[in-house]
Amino acid sequence: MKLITAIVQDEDLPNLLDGLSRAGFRSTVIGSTGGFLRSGNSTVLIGVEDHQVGRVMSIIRERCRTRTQLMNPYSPALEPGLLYMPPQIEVEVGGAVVFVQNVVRFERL
Ligand code: 2BA
Repeated sequence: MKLITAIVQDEDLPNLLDGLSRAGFRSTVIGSTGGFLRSGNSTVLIGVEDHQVGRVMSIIRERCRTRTQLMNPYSPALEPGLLYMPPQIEVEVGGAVVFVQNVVRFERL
């Protein structure tokens, strides 16, 4: 058995959950925050049999889009007379970041 951990953008979450449940997969959603952009994303946990990993990866690939997001590289110093605002930079945020781990034991008690 495998545990798939997919970090996705909030905008893609409803579409992804729809695809997973239509295909008969169970999932758990945890609200999360990206360490770099410090903005919200969602972490989806999906427990599956080994032979189902490919199907889940296809659903994630189909339903999560790559987007660009603007961020401030750093906060400008708030000194009197300093009007310089650093330009925002564009960061590409992936469709999904996915980890697949072996599950040693699974039980529903
Ligand atoms: P964030 O950490 O907010 O990162 C958002 C995007 O910023 C990343 O997109 C990447 O394009 C860029 N980025 C991140 N760290 C960077 C750095 N040190 N220098 C330059 N650019 C950087 P993705 O790679 O698609 O990641 C999307 C989200 O997935 C991340 O949000 C984070 O929440 C998670 N993630 C990505 N890689 C991870 C990892 N190795 N371990 C745990 N979480 C990860």
